[in-house]
Amino acid sequence: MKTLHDYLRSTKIESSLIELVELLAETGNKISHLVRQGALANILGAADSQNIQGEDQKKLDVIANQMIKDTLINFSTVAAIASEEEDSIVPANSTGKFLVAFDPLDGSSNIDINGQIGSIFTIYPRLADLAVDNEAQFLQPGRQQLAAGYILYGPSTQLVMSLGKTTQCFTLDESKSTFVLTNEQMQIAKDTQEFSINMSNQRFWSEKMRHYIGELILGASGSRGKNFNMRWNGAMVGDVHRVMMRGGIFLYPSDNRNPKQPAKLRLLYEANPIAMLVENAGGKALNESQSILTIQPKALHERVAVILGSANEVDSCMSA
Ligand code: P6P
Repeated sequence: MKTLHDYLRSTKIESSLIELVELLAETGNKISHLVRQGALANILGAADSQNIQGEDQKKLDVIANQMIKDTLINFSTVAAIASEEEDSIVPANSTGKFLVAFDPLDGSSNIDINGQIGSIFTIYPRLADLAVDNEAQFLQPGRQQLAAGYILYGPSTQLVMSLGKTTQCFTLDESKSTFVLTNEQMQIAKDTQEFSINMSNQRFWSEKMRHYIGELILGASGSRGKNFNMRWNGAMVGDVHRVMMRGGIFLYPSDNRNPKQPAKLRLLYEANPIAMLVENAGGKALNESQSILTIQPKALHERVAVILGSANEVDSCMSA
């Protein structure tokens, strides 16, 4: 079995990017170790603080953020970082060539119930004409990503990443503390009978979305002519991984619960990296109208609607 180290060196990726990806994987390995200790490591429960999103932070949100931030800040090729848990960007090294954005702990509400959680990361090229403390550096469309990935802390710890054209999966061999290649080219099934959405928001969706989901629920007795199953993990990384492994459509559509915040998921460090992984595995990822990767970001913590997964089912949703 090929290790992450060997796989990366078998690609034509430049060595400085390889080193950064390995550093992120290594940090994910350390977070995985903490996650597996749970209550024994005093990492459960609330941190008695809120982030810029207005969300109550969990202890592990703060710990994971600090671990990744401390690792990256001191890495010479990193110019600046952005995080769901940081109000603004954190300048690092003025000679750095990469920008790194991350959601250190996605799915925090699952931490205390021993549910699936994960870390999401994305790497962009630093824009030479902008200072390292200029937030505008991070306002690049997702197509500019050099690499993206998530580390899923599930029954096994897995790293799913893309360095450009395809998406790979690595599984952590805890006996050797090494990620091992377990799927060299992930492929999302083009069709599915499984959807993933938080149904409790149904009354807040657009009429179009209520109609589309309604037809899935009608199943064989409705216009789709086949039955559908539903899953909702509460952590995007867990739902997306299921889609990567067996197909499906994951939706967090816009809704009118809060007119000031019509969407929930964050573009920079959730939607864009996941969209790169999904598209490079033959799936689709849209924001209800265009490919997420083509969106021109306007703000660091900008939110976006997300419809992603099996290509033919995403098409069915868009034409509903
Ligand atoms: P809800 C986690 O907080 C997250 O950002 C995604 O990982 C997840 O898909 C979504 O929010 C869950 O949102 O409204 O179901 O709690």
